[in-house]
Amino acid sequence: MPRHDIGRRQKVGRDVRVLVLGGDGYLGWPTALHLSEAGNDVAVVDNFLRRRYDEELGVCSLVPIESLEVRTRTWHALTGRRIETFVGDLCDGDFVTETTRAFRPDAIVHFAEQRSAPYSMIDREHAVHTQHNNVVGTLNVLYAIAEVDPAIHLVKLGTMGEYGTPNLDIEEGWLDVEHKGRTDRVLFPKRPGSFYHLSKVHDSHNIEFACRVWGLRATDLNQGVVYGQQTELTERDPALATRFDYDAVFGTVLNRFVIQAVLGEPLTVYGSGGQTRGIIDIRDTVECIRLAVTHPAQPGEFRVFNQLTEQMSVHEMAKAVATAFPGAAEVENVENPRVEADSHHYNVVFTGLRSLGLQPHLLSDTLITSLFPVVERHRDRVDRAMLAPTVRWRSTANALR
Ligand code: NAD
Ligand code: USQ
Repeated sequence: MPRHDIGRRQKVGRDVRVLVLGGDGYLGWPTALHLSEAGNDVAVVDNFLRRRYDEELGVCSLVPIESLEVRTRTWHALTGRRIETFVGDLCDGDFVTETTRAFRPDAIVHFAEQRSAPYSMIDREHAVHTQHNNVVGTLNVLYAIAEVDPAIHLVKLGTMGEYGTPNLDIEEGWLDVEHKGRTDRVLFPKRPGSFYHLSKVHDSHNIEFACRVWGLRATDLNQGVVYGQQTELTERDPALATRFDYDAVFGTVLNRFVIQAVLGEPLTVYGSGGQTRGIIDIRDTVECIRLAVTHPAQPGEFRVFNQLTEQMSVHEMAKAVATAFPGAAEVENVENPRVEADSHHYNVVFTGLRSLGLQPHLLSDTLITSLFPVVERHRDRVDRAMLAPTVRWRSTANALR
């Protein structure tokens, strides 16, 4: 079959070969399972960088996680399906090209980046590491695709924070502009809020360039803040669990609020809590990726979807958690360690993934059915000292403790 028939073949949803970069991480692992369960041939690439950040910060996932080897062995024992593994660093260009040549994927799903905004704002070393790891890694992926097979569909995890909080409705990646009587379709202007979010903007520009110049096909998924820990497949065996971060560097806002509620700690709303964000359940994340893989972008197309299911202010998130929690939960406005607008317009277009068939889960359901019980089970593993924010945006040399 000629490689350009790939689009038609992928819509069938069977026997597609998918390489999941960052497949040992919070989202990459459940996505690898979801794609494998859907009948795709899946392989995972990771260098375990995320596990090393745990050692550096002196923290660990609330839910215990197994090694990648045990995870894949367990999956094979339960389902008979194999997930191949490639251990290596995306910053090693030869490794990326050789792995791509060896596995010959139809699609590459790219999660493998340093993904914490506070981590990128610790000091110069951490900012440089973040941008080097993310931008160089993604460039190596683009070169590998161009050299091995330009028909490979790149599905790249971007972030809603690339846009910042403009005083305009946020479109899906592109904006039709009329200026002095002329019109053009331009990339939506970006004004991100950390060196991490900036690394994603740099990636997006590099990917769009590669699509335009080499005819690559890519889907950039500008995802909102993810919450939740379980998917139908990770629940099948404790050895399939994915990580769950709660510390002030890697823990994301809703996951932190749930843990704070269960522990009887105040929910730490930064500033007034008026800052609004897109949010998405982890079960919807994995399905969005499957939908993007199943419906690939066209050759030369840089396609952008805004990957979120609800938009809420941080204050509303805290209220939702406090209301759903069966006990008492206190909400506390603490000084905001970040520099970000907390009173602003926010209206995002997110119709692309729904038009492909996404049926969203809602925060109010997930909290009660899944999140509180998970946290209750593992509450003794929480190190309360790790809850307080330590990284301040205005400082160029933060101490971690
Ligand atoms: P994570 O840190 O849990 O997973 C990332 C994985 O990539 C880790 O296993 C890490 O070891 C691996 N990795 C990082 N750099 C690598 C390199 N150079 N070579 C090989 N492997 C490398 O992060 P996550 O929460 O699963 O996020 C995955 C992606 O989704 C990231 O790109 C992130 O920016 C994006 N995203 C996450 C969220 C969220 O709320 N978690 C929201 C929006 C977007
Ligand atoms: N916040 C609080 N209290 C807390 C923690 C956070 O009020 O205890 C606030 C932050 O100030 C921010 C918002 O909640 O306004 C979101 O913070 P976050 O840490 O949950 O999310 P963020 O730093 O933006 O990063 C996370 C992921 C990142 C992903 C991003 C999606 O770590 O990988 O890219 O969410 S988005 O925010 O849409 O860019």
